[in-house]
Amino acid sequence: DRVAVRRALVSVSDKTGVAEFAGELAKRGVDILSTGGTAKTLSDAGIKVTDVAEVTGFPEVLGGRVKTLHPMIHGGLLGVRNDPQHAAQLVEHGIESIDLLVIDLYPFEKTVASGAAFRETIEQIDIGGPAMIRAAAKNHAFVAVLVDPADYSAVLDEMSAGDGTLPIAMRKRLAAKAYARTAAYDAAISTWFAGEEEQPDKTWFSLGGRLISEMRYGENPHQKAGFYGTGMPRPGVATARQVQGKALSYNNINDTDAAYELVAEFDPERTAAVAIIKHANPCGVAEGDGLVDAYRKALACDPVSAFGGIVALNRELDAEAATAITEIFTEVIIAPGATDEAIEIVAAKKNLRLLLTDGLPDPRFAGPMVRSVAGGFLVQDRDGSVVEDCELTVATARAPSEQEWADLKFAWRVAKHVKSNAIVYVKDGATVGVGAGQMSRVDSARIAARKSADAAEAAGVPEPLTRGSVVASDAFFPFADGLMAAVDAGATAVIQPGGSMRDDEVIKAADEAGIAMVFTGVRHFRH
Ligand code: 93A
Repeated sequence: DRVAVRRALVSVSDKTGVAEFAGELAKRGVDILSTGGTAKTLSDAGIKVTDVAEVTGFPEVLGGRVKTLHPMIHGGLLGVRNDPQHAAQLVEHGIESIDLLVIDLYPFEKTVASGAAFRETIEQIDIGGPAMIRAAAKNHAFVAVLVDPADYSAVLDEMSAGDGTLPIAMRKRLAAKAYARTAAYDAAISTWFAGEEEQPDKTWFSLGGRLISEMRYGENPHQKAGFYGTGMPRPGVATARQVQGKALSYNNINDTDAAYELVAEFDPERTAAVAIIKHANPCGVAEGDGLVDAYRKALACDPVSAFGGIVALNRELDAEAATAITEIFTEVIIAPGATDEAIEIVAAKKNLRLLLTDGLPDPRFAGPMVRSVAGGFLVQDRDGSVVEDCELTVATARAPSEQEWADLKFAWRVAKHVKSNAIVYVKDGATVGVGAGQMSRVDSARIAARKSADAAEAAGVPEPLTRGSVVASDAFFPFADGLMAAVDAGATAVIQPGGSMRDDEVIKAADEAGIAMVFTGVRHFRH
């Protein structure tokens, strides 16, 4: 799986360090080809270099726009060496293989940042560079491609250790990086171009994604919006099949995503589960003996907020569940499938959207998520922590009962999907109070309890649903007051990350109140 590096093409815009690197290659017996400016830098440094014009038999033309765009170059990068037909054609046309490609693209991003004029910016769109990078990366079985000087030394070390060869693992890693570079490069070009348009067309404004649909508007009617796919085959709202109903709005898509990611926390082999979402937060989540049972329990948590909500199921939608869900106004149902009968029942509600997916999202999936900030964007792994993987420790004198344990784990699964500060009360496998998005944890605890008391009163239940519940907090209680607000609401057990400076104080308060408290060692902030 190691390929000898005998011939390299070096073509870099930023010449920093290139002479040193090419010198090291030459020392290792590598023949070096290069484009005009780079060739000059190298020969000035005393390195033997062949100009690509000599190889192509064609001069650089059109002011440098056409330098390397030639079969003598691309044939050398793309030829499959152990394919007899390829090998014969390479010989026939006198094409010599290139084993290593070293590129630094025209500085398009820097040119934009410098505020250059339109025509100058256009000239800084590299064509030949990306073409060669993509060719070499495609043919990584035989070719190594370098797009980042940070990788130069690792390649030299590997060649020194391996008698001038590079292993497939390294070539593959470099190929992945190469495509990330050309993707980012094209995304920068398309973003800049869209900004140059008087009325940007969202189909062009790709940021590397592919347009799935344009929405009539974004979060508010004066905001334009588009929905993009990453091409990752992950079950979810971006890959779902819409069976019926009008087009999804921006907020629908956002809420449907929140609902489906949440319900996917519940293994369908173990239990049926339903999540009802409003404004990206759950207003009811429950597991139950079948979907209808789970739906009714979820709805009981906050039936007022559930009106016009999004309902996500972890099992195939059946006729009974479809009947129950269509009793009240619902915007979207998403599930990993539906029976024909269920589809027919939903069809009676023309505006209700039904989305079906192949399987559920994996709650452990840790792929990238993106959020924009002024002038940039943040990327982080998804929160792929699930309660089964947590090291749960009992911090109090009293350990949870079996029922409390089950509800604590349930509450922790839900808390991961509630905007911070998140406080989630749970009883018998159902949320009975959700406090979301408050700046103070105590407020979240109180609001959830008050809403739960309201729900009990509306349902004619004598005491608040939080009596005898358990509670989850997405982050530690910095003081005992947040915990005590939950205890006042009737919680008997608590699950939280732990790790506060005042854990001792919080544990003492819990012990005095006879509360069982479990630490997860994991935080579930969600903003
Ligand atoms: O103008 S190009 O798009 N046409 C080409 O054929 C070509 N080949 C290499 N730009 C091309 N390059 C780029 O030239 C490389 O990506 C590199 O950024 C630059 C190096 O040119 P020089 O060695 O003349 O400074």
